Amino acid sequence: MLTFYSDDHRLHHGRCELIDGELKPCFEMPSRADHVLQRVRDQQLGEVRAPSDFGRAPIERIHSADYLSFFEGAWARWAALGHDSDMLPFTWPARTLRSVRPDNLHGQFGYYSFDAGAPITAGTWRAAYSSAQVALSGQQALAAGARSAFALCRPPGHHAAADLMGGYCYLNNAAIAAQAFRDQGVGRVAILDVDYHHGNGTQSIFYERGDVLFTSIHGDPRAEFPFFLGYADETGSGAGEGCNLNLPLSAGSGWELWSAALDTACQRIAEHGAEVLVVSLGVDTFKDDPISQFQLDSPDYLRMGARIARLGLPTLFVMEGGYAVAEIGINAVNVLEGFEGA
Ligand code: OKP
Ligand code: ZN
Repeated sequence: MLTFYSDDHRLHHGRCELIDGELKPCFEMPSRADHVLQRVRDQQLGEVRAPSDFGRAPIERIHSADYLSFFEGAWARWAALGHDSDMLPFTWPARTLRSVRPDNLHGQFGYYSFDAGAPITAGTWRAAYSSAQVALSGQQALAAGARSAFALCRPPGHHAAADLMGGYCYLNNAAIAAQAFRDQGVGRVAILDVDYHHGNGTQSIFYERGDVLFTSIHGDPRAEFPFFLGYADETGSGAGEGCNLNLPLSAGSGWELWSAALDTACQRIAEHGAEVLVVSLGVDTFKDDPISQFQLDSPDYLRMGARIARLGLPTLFVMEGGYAVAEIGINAVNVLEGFEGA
């Protein structure tokens, strides 16, 4: 399997996130990608290629122009005020407030985010832009006939909506790739999000569309981030009615429950008549993940890949979460090896 990877991910290294009332080092750190890349090489998964540059147009198919110009320009505005610390939002247009777009930089950051988990640093735009190009490069490899490809994206993307960043995510790499398939004439696309957290951004992007099915297995949002989306009764709306499948599971769920949910998701993907599959590949379902509550073990990821392969679809794997840094490479590449071995 071909892997796409850019060193540009290193340009994004947030300093802190708010955990239990304290500012602690960000869990979403550059060494995550290093471990995955090392494992790809150790296991000789296949060639590792730098991404091509497809420009802004395929990103603009998913994200609004005003959001992108805010994101691209935010650091320069912050630096012009004399700052060099990470930029973090702190006020959001929650209930009883208005979703107006203020002039103030902090006000705009609140307008374009849903939590304080996505810091903007000097290199964040560039890293996120390259991460999207990594996903698009994997998409292109499939369009050219590959059965599968691995987009080793960092930062991740599935929490990012059309005009919102949050949950370590800025540009929705999986959605950008799925849309590229549609724009190149693929009729029906499916997304399978196996990250521990619900992919609220991806869901919201495709919620009213019948052409892109979104399926997700995740920690029950009653108890887990992102809390405000990811419930089982969210089934899509309008033309998208029935094209959104959320499979929330309780804390403590292991392979038995998780794999039953995977079977359900796979059945729905087959029913959709999907011609191509995009997998939002988070491995924070691992038993020792520091911020998650599922109990998958490393060999389970081989089984996961094999089950996904049984769909018989061209499949693009897009890296999302996973914070047990020492094991992230083993677990992520196990999915890919399980897929190839099936
Ligand atoms: C990103 B991805 C814990 C804060 C949790 C957000 C988690 C984002 C996960 N106190 N913050 O889906 O892996
Ligand atoms: Zn996650």
